[in-house]
Amino acid sequence: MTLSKQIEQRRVKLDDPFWNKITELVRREVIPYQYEALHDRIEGAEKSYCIENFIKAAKADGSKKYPVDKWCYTDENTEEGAFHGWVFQDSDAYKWLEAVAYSLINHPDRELEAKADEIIDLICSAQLENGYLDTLYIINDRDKIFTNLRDFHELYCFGHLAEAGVAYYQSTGKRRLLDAALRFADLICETFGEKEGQKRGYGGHEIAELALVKLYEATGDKKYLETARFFINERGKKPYYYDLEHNVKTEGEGYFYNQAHKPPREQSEAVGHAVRGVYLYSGMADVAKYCGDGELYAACRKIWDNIEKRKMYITGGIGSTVHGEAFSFDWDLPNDLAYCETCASIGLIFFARRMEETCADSRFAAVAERALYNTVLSGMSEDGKRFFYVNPLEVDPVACRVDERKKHIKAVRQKWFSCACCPPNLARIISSLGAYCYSENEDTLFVHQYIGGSADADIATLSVISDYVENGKVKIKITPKRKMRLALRIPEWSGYTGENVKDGYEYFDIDGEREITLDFKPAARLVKSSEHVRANIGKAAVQRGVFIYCAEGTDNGEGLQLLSIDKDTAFKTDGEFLIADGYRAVPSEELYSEYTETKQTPTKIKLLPYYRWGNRGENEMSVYLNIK
Ligand code: FUB
Ligand code: ZN
Repeated sequence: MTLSKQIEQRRVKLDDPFWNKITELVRREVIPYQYEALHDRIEGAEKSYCIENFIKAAKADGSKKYPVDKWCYTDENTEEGAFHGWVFQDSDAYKWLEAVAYSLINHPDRELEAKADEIIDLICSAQLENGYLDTLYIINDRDKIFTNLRDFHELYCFGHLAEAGVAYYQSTGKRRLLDAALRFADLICETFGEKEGQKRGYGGHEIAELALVKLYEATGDKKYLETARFFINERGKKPYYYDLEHNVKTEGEGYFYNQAHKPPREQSEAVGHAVRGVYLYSGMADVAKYCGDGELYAACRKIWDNIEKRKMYITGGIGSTVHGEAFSFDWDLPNDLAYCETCASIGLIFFARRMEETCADSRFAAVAERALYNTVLSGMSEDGKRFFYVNPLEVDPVACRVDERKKHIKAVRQKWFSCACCPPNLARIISSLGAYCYSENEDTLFVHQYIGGSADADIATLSVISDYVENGKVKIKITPKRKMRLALRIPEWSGYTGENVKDGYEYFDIDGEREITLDFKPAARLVKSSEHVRANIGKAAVQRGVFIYCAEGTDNGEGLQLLSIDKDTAFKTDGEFLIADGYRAVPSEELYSEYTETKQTPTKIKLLPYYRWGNRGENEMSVYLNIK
């Protein structure tokens, strides 16, 4: 396994014609909007209760108790003084702070920083003496702390706190949030482990694993890495911890949902809740890397293969069933029932980043690119004020309203969600894109994502002028600090053939300042999926460069299932749209009739990048179209 390490975001500056407007949108609109949402000040939006819970926790002294028996606490099912919202509501504030931290690196903003500091003060004032910090239990019942790891997200909230603490410290130099996270981490390291008197549990929603590794990276203290490793090693062991915790006896089957049906190092398939899965796999890849654990790494590779080759949509979406927001069985990728949570694709990018650091194979960055430019970007409206949680590949607004099976699918982005994991996750990944572009080792600098800007790595400085997204063109100027190699990812969609290529990277020996120009020529093309995928037989999708395209009712009329693309079409461009030659079937009004060939009339089919769909009001959408 080739090891390289990520070049931290503060050593990367982005300046990219495609991304500038999106990162600015996140900075100017999304982050301030989410601040208001956390304070429940968005009219007509579902309530968050996030800040309200921290205020209550800061005032609570533990004398009054409320039940801790639900995933979601509403005005109807709980008392006024009790915790409100979902059990993981604290994490929204942490994700927001993490996004702010990244944003401040390149855009100092005293007003925003003051707001963040105020929230940090509030968070710290809610923390208990012993370092414990989760408002659900602080407000409702301190005697129940760490008694339901399977369901109630304390270790998940800790994970987000730790990630925010590290990011805020690295960005601003302020330690307060990091110290709060470290105090909680110390309590966790004391509470969980193999020693006499310690609990042998692990979080039902993973993330603590990767977060503890971040604390290890930030402090060098090995106990955090050891506890991350403990959580991974303990998971799925028999007798099942969750059986003991809930006094039940299962065969572990239900624990697929939490990837706790068997030890992660014995797993080879992506199963269960998709976000939990990719967060766990990211933590596994981290621990494998730092502990030189080849067996754990081999499990990561198998799981990665399973996702990439069997369980991922062409849009980089994962999790094809609403039941458990979960991975389904191999090849099961229905377009209209898809779940494809925005967070899951974000987590897939986290996993990809770790895998590309352990193995110089372009497939990891290629999947990250697919997820980023399609499902992740689709998660947010063009004005940054509305969001998709679920990102299906085919939508009929009528079905979303009347069909129970499709109730999870929204035909237009929403202002906010009571379960609001996705919007702040989007804000944090888009504000930290710089961290996904490069990695380096002693002699090689890797370029994984072509986003314009500059980087100051240990072995070279680099500037990238990028017109990659629109036209596939990139100009790289490199100034080495010593003799080194530059490894440039070749996108799998390009016809580019480099000279010294290995596993999808072209290698250049660099001995002095040099300029390299790349031209990846993003041509529109039809892409089919394996015939094993039942939903896509006789259909194809359209891809041009990083983008998967879709047809919308607004441009093509109702009944997108009637359209067929001509397999020999020459695509034309019209601004951001692609125009293809195709046909429209003339539907019979009889439900059943003697077989005759369906009449088709020639038509032009207008397609736009998938991530932009649903920005012009409610309408039908389809990524896959019949092919003729
Ligand atoms: O459980 C916390 C978050 O809520 C998950 O990551 C999302 O999938 C949603 O269920
Ligand atoms: Zn989410």
